[in-house]
Parts: sequence; structure tokens; C-alpha cells
Amino acid sequence: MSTEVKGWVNARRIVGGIVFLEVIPSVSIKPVTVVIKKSENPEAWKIAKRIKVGSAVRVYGEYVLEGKSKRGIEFIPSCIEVLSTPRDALPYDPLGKTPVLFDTKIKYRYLMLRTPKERALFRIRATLLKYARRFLEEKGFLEVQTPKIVGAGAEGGATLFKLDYFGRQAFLAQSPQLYKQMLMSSLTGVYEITPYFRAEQHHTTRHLNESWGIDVEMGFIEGMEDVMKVLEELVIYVIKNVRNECSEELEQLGVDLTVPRTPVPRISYEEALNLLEKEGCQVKWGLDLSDRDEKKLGEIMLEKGYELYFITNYPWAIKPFYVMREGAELSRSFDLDYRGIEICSGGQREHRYDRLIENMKVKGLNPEDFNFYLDAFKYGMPPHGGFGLGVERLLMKMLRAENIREVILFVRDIHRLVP
Ligand code: AMO
Repeated sequence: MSTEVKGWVNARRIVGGIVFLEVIPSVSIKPVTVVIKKSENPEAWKIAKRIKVGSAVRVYGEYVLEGKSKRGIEFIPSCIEVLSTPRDALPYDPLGKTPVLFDTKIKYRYLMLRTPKERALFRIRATLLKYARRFLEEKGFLEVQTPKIVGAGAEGGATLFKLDYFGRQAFLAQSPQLYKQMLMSSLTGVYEITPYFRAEQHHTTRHLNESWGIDVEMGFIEGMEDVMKVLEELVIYVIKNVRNECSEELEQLGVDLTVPRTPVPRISYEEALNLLEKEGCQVKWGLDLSDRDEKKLGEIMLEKGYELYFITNYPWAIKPFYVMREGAELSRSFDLDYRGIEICSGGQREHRYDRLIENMKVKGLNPEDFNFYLDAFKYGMPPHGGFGLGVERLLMKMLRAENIREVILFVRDIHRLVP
């Protein structure tokens, strides 16, 4: 059956009277090998012989059902149209024989998507988000969008990007925290797939200045266990579905994606410190776990057979004001770690107006700056909780990527504002 292939020429090989054009089609991973024989189609052969690698082409013809090419499906053209000829040589080796420098890959991400590996990676990212959305929809959560230009931050002043809003001080939203909580005054469950803007000063392999989160907030909870249950199910559902649907993509990346063992263990902050101490890592009670401690804990848990685990009940002193206290020192909070890195945090929130104001004061915040948020707590705010799951953190661990920059299309870090 006659059809068309639209895409880019990745390679051209001339063998006697035959030209082989490797064309990267619009979406799939595998290239199409267009075979043009001089004896059969001298017109097309003449065009193909002169075609530059990198050109955008439209080829009309038919697929060969029993394709012989190792690299892709074969296609016999009736006609070739060259739509755009490149002005420059591609900044990477299209045959993938010369390794691409990391910086080049990030700079030319939009072009590198012509390569099977980059395509595979970003198809997996899209699939992850598709299933996260599907899961939350099926659970009855309502998808919402909240402002990204905000008047107050929720996650601490140090990582706020400031901007001028018609002469007033404004910020880029670090997270939808305050807004998703405000919505708990009228809705019982919401989610948002959203950018986080954070002026992180540190240049690490796990931080971005613009990253993405899957944020959930749910009302009428009995405790943070209700929230952890949804999160656990969500992550396992996404991993299982990516594993099923993206087998070709995972193979392309050489990744054996295993489904983490369930039930996901819950270890308290206290227990985590004990486990680390037994392995010779001293962590002072009251401090957050360092990257090194998290990594070590990942190794300890992996030895026990767990890739995914919760760390619960952190000291309240190191958590934001909106987190509910548990006794004098602790909080109703959790982190979800995946092979030694935090991919999500969440917990139960303080829904009682007076205590919330008290919490703000203890943290040195001025409740007046948060009046718009506090108002929502005056009209029957139910107990609620939620989480923020880092899309890039989850994806990098699923794909065993070393650097978070590998899994986002356009990187925003201290050094990169373009492209
Ligand atoms: P937190 O600040 O822990 O919590 O962020 C939630 C998750 O988002 C991811 N993340 C990041 N990923 C890459 N680069 C960054 N700079 C970055 N910052 C955060 C991490 C992290 O676990 N409002 C709370 C969530 C909640 O309680 O609902 C919050 O933002 O994976």
C-alpha cells in the first residue's frame, strides 16, 4: 500500500547502483531505510545520491514487509521530496560512533531527539506523565492549575526567584503548596503537574532551577498514612506501566526497569539515623540527611531488597511551617526515597487556624504576608495532606541516569538560561 514517510536523513550510503537513505520518521524510535535503485527509479536515485545528511524529506512509496536492513524497516520510494537542506553539518555524529559531549547533548537536545536514545528517553518521560495522570484521574482527583507568579513562597526564602510585578515584589512559585492547600476548603482531592522554580545555588547532579512536580493534595484524611498509600500506589503503577508499554524504549537505553518490592517500608527518621550509625555514619539528631547519608541509606535498604522506602517523622524544626507537628519535636511528614535519593516529600498539614499562625511565628514568618492563604482556613478546613513528587528525580532513578539534566528537555541550572 502506498504511503509516505516524513522525517530527517540520518545517513546515506551508496553501493553500486543503489542508494540507502536512513530516515528518522516523525515519532517512532526505529529508522526507516529507504532503498533507491537506479535501475528501478532513476529520478529518485538522482535526488537521493545528492541528498545531504540532516535534510528534511518526504518520501512516497511502500514498506517492504520482509525488510532486510538491520537498522530499520525498508521502504521503496516512488518519489522523494527534499523539503529543507541543512546549512551546517550536524553537531553530533548521526551514526552514534563518536560519543557526544554532555554539554553538546544538552545544548542541542532538540536536534538530538533525532537519535533513538533521546527519543526513547523522552517517550518514557511522556509515558510516565500519562500514567500518573491516568492513575490520579481514576482515583477521583481533580486536575487543577495554580499561579506561577506568586506573592509569597512556601518552601523557604533562600530559593525564591524574585521579580518585579508592576512595582510590587513577586516571586516565581517554588511549588503549588499554598494553593493546593487552599483548595482543600472546597475540594476533596486535587492534583497538578507543575513546574517548580527554585533559585538553588548549588550545582549538583540532582538539582535543577526549573523542575517538574506531580503535586497531590487530599482532604478528610485520617492521617499521613492515607497520603503515603496513594503515593506508593501511584509510583508502582507508573513504573509497572512504563515497563509494559516502553519495552522497546527501555531496551534502547539498556535499562532493566524493575518494579520495586512492596509494601514499601516505612522507616522513621530515628530508625534511619540508627541504621546509618551502625554503618559508621554519624548524623546528629535534628539535622537533615546529607546527600552522602541518603546514598548510604539507599545501599543499606537495597541490601534488604528495597529500592523504594519512606523516611517518616522528621524533626519539625527542619520542615516548613505548614507541616503538622507530632508531639513536641517531630512532624507528620515523610520523604520517599528511591535507591538513595529523595524523589518526593509530603505529609499531613496543620489545618487548625491558630496553630498554623503559631507555626509561622515560630519559623520567623509574618502571618500578615500570608493572609490570602490563612483566610482559607477560616471556613471549615478539613484535615488534609499531600505530596510533591519530583518528575525528574523519579525518571532519573528509573532510568539509572547519573545526572538529572539527562531527563529534562531544556535545562535550567545556574549556568543555563538558553536554549
Ligand atoms: P520539596 O521541596 O521536598 O517539597 O519538593 C518535592 C520534590 O520535588 C523535587 N525537587 C526538585 N527536583 C529537582 N531540582 C530541584 N531543585 C528540586 N526541588 C524539589 C524533589 C522533592 O522531593 N510542597 C512540598 C511537597 C508537599 O509537601 O506536598 C515540596 O515542595 O523530588
